[in-house]
Amino acid sequence: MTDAPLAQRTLVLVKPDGVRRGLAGEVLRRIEAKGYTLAAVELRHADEALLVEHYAEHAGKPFVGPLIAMMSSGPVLAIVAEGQRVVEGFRSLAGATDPTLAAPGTIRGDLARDWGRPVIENLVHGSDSPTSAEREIALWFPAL
Ligand code: RTP
Ligand code: MG
Repeated sequence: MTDAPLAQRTLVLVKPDGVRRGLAGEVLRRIEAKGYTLAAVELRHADEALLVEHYAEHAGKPFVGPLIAMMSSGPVLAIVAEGQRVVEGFRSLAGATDPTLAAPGTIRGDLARDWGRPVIENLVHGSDSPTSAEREIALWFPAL
């Protein structure tokens, strides 16, 4: 049986805490080792307007201010990864949102912990649905 076409894309961000700790390469390695294809990779310092749009679903929640401050505290590595069921697949590689609950073997479970800061620092973002992925890819990589 031949492989189905690369049916899905997702947006992954190595957040500033991950870039700062030198873990961007490790995240790329895990994405590639799983067999996903890289469609775009760019290191950039996100401005507030982009982050407000990116986190529009969380508007009004108490953690949004600190989250945007954390996300603009340094560069992020923005990645578009492709592959079958990559949206769900990358969420599974990333592990639970709270790194103190994330399973060993996952990016957050292996590499992140609770630093006691106002917002959860969990190294990576991954789109939560194919619809979110296409919205987020259009924001971060309008030319793709
Ligand atoms: P992500 O969007 O980063 O892939 O993570 P997620 O879906 O697992 O989490 P989400 O609910 O979308 O929250 C977005 C990010 O906000 C930070 N957060 N901090 N109470 C807190 O301090 C808090 N709650 C959420 C985390 O960085 C989370 O990944
Ligand atoms: Mg999310």
